[in-house]
Amino acid sequence: MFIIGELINGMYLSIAKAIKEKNKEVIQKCALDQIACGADALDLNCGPASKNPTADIQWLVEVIQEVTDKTLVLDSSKPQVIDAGLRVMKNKVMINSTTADPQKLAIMIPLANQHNAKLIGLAIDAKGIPQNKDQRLELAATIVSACSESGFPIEELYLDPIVLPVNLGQAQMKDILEAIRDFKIISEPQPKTVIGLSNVSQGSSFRSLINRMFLVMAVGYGLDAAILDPTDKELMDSLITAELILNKQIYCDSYLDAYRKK
Ligand code: THG
Repeated sequence: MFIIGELINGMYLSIAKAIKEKNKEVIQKCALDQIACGADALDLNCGPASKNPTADIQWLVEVIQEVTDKTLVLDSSKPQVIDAGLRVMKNKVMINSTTADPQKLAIMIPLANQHNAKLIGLAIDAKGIPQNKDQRLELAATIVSACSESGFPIEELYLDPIVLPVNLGQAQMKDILEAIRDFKIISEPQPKTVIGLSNVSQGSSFRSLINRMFLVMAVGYGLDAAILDPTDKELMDSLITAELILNKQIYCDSYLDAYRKK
């Protein structure tokens, strides 16, 4: 599993404050803590309160690059914010995200090509959030076709079925899981899949339990990558164990320690 740490997000008040005050120690510590817990990459999102997201994303990229060479994931719906982040990027990079809208695809795919970036494609368009599995597959197929036509490598495309909070979208959870499995049949070579895990428990009680269960189920459906809180130790242990059971890791009595350390 490619693990993307979710914690550098202005949705968290402490991060919003650190961005506003340009407190780089807070951001660098948050980056290193997530990496120590097993993050392969870090999601960077200035959050809704940012007044100048193009400058803020550049500051985030620059201060984090001082302490790590892990992949940085530029998380914004605004192309100009993604572009700003790319201009100061030295690390490997993932663009989060494009939608299936033709105008968005026409901007984001060339950007990803120019910067050798991985690209997240959301199963969403101007009509909004899909209502079932078939709509998710149709949107995903639109993204895959656009990438193929522009010569973007499909193995570098991560399709996101859009995870809804279970307290609002309960009837769609199974469709979301099946979309993770069925996105793979869209093309050969196969696209990869990613989810924003914590969406599933927003507004619910027992958040970490819900996150953990949904992640384990998604792993069973073949998920490749997840944006999650890597400092949630029980979540990470559950993930390692799910991969063990699917024979993706070799069993030994100390498997938790063994796979946590790398
Ligand atoms: N897909 C993709 N990118 C994404 C998402 C997605 N990026 C953003 C988001 N969804 C994933 N990241 C988070 C980060 C935090 C939370 C949820 C998803 C979260 N935050 C607390 C909350 O809202 O309750 C913040 C409050 C707090 O604790 O301070 O839950 O789906 N491609």
